[in-house]
Amino acid sequence: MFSSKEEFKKQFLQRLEMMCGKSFAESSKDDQFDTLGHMIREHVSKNWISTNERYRSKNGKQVYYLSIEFLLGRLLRSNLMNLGIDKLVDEGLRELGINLNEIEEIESDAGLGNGGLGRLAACFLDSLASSGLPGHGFGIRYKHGLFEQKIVEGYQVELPELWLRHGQVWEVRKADLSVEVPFWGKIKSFEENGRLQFLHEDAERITAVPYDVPVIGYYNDTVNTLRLWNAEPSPFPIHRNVMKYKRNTEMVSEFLYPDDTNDEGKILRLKQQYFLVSASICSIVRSYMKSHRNLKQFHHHVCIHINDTHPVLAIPELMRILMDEGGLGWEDAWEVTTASISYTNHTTLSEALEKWPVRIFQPLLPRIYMIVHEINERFCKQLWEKYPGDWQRIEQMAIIAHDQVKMAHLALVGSFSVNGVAALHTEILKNREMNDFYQIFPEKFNNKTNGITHRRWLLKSNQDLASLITEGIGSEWIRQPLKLQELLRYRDDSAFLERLKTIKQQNKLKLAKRIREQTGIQIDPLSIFDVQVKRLHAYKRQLLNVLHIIHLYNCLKDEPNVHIYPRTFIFGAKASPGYYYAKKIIKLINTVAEKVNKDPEVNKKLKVIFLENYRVSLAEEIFPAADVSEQISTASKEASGTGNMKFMMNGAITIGTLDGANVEIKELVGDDNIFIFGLKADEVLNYQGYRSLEYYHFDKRIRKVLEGLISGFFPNIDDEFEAIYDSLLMENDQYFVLRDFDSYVSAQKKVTYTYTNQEQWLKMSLTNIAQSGHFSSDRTINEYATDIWGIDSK
Ligand code: 26Q
Repeated sequence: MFSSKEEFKKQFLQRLEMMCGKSFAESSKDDQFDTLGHMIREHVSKNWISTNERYRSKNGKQVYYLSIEFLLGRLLRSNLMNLGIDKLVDEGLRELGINLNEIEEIESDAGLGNGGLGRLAACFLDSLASSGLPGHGFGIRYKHGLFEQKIVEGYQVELPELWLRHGQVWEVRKADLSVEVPFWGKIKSFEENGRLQFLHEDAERITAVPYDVPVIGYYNDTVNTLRLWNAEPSPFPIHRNVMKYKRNTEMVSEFLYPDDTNDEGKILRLKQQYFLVSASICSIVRSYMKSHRNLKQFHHHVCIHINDTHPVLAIPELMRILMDEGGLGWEDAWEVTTASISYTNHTTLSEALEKWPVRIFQPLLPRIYMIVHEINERFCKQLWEKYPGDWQRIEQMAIIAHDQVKMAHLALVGSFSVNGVAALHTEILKNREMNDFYQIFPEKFNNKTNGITHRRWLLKSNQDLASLITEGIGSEWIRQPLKLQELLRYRDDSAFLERLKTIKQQNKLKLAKRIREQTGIQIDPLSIFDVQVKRLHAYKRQLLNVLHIIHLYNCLKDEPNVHIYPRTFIFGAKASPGYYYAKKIIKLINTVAEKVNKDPEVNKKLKVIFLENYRVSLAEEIFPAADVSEQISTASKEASGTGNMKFMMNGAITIGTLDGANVEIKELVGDDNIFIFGLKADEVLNYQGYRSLEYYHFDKRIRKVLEGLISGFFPNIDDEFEAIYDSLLMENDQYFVLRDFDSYVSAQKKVTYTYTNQEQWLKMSLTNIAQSGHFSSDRTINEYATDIWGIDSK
C-alpha cells in the first residue's frame, strides 16, 4: 500500500485532515488511531474481496466456525504485523512525533468472551487466515463484552464494559445482508403437493445485521471474515407497542453472559444461541446457493463447526432449512446435516453440560423443538434396537428426558466429529463422561490439543524475545513454529542464556512499573514472579496457591531468618457475578495481599498482587514477565488450559498437576523442565474414602493456615471466610486442596531451590520456549483442517 515511509506519512496526514476535519496539530490520539485504522482497512479491502473470489472460484470446501464468544483483544498492532508494515508505520509515525505504543493503547479490547473458549476461537481465526485456509467465524456483536472488574475494599465489583464507546474501526456493517430470525408464535402445518409444509405464524421477528471484521493472514494476502451479528428491530415493525418491541429485540445482542453454570435457564441466553445459529446458517446456505443448486451436495462444500454446545441448534436449524425451505425429506436432510457438523467439547465437568427445560425451549423455538423431538424419537428407537429392554441406558442417553433438552447429546448424535481439547481430556470423554456414546459412535471421537497463536503471544507481545530467537536460529520459526526446537542448541551457551535472562529481567521491570502505576505497590523486580491468571473457579484451585502463601507467611513469622527466596505472587481473575464462592476467594487473595504487603517483617521477601480486570491486553504484558506458571487444577478437571501454553512460550516454568495439556507439556520438555505435583487424573476419578478432616488433624501446617482463616489471621473479619473454611472441612474439600497441599509445598520448595541456580533455571526456560512450537494454533488448525474439516489452502 505504501511504497515508502514518506508515502505513508503523506497519506496519513491527508487522511487525518479529511476524516477529522482538523489539522494534524489539533488532532487527538483518538483521531490518529481512527485514521490509522481506516487506512489499514482500506489497504486490506482489495485482498478481502480477492480472497472471497478465490474461494468462490476454486469451488472447494469452506469451514464456518460458530462460536458464542470471540475474545479478540486489540487488533491494531497484530494487523500491522500480519501485513508486514509495523516497522514502516512505527518509524513514519515517530517522525511525525507520534508514539505507536501510545496509539495502540487507545484501542479498547474486544472482550467478547469469558476466557479460554473465546480466546481459542480468536487464535483459530488468526491461524486459519495465516495458513491461507478458507475458514470464517460467526459470532454475536455484543454491545457489552464481559464486565469490567474493579476491586473495591478487596471485593469484586462489576461495571458494564463499553468497547463500542468510541466506535469500532475494524467492522463493516452490511445491512443488505440482514436476516430475519423468528421467535415464539405457532407452527401451522398443511399439505401441499403431497408434502407437509410448515408455517411459522405470529412470530416475533428479530433482524440480524452482519458486521464483518477482516481477519488478516500473516504475510499471505489472505483476508478471511469474522461476521458478528447485531440484533435490531425489523425495519417495518407491525407492533402494538413499538418501543417495547425495539427494546426486546436489541436486548438479544446487548450483553455477553458470564460463564456461570449454576445460573441455569436464562431465556435470553437461549435466544442468543438461536439468534447466532439461525442468522449464520441462513447466511451460509445463501452463499452456497449462489454457486450451487443441489442441497444434497451441501456437505461436500461446507463444514460447520460448533464451539461447545452453545451453537448446537445449528443441527435442527440446518435440518429445518433443508426440509422446510429446500424440500429435502428427513433422511436426506439428516445425511447432509450429520455430514456437515462437527463439535468440540471443552469440559469434563458434567454439571457444566448445557440443559434447557422444555417449558422454555418449546414455546420460544416451536419449529426447532419439533425437529429436536423427532431427532430424539428416532435416536431412541435406534437405541432400543441395539439395547432392547435397557431402559436405563436409553433414558440416560436420550436427547430429551425429564423435561430437559440435553444439548451435548444433541451434538453427539447430530455431528460427524466430536473432539476433546487435550489428549487426557479426550480419553476422559471416551472412557467416562461420554462412554455410552463412544460405544455406539467410536469413529466420531478424536483429539485436537489446543494451541495459541505464536504471532500474538510471542512475536507481538514479547518482541525482544522474538528478536533474540531470530538472531539465534533465523526467522523461519515464525512460519514454522516447530523450528523453535533449534533453540536447544543454545542450552549450553552461557552468553545466549545470559541474554535470555536480560530480556526476562527487562520484561519484569516493565510489569513492575505497570503494577506500581496501577496499585501503588513497589515489587522487587529481582524476586521470582509467580503468576496465576485465569478465570476464578473452585477446580482451578487459586485457593491452593493462597493457602501456600499463608503458609509461607507463617513460616517467616515463626522464624524470621528462614531462607525464602524473594517472591512476588501475581493473580488476575474475574469471578462470575453470581458465583459466591469465587468472589470470596478474590476477597481472600486481596486480604492476604494487604496483610503480607504491609508487614515489614515479611514484605521484603513476599508480595502479593491482585491485578484487576484481567483481559487480553493485560495478559500480553504479564506472560513475558512471568518466571513461574501456576497450572494447579485438580487433575481431570481442566479440559486443556491455554494460558499454560502462553507461559511456556515466554519461558516461564510450569508448576502444575498432570491435567489437561500440562500432560503434553511435560512429555515435550521432560520431567526435569517442569514441576509436577499432586494426584493424577485417575487417582482423583477413582478416589475412595477421602476425608479432608484427616489432613487438617495430621498436618499442623494446614491446621495453622485454616485456623487463621476463621480466627486471628485477619483482624475483625472472622466470619468473612467461613464459606471457604466450610468447603474444605465441612463439605469434604471436593477439589482435593488439602490432599495436594503437602505435595504442592514440596514442589514450591523445589522451585525456589532451582531458581537459585540461575544457569539451570535458564536452561529450563530455554527448553520450554524451544518445545512450545507444538502448541502453536497453526498446528492445531492444520489438524482440524485435515482430519475433520477436509479443507486445504490450495
Ligand atoms: C454457559 C451457560 C450460560 C452462560 C455461559 C456459559 C458458558 C460460557 C463460557 C460456559 C462455559 C464457557 C467457557 C468455557 C471455557 O472457556 N472452557 C475452557 O475452554 C478452554 C479452551 O478449550 C480450555 O482450555 C479450558 O480448559 C476450558 O475450561
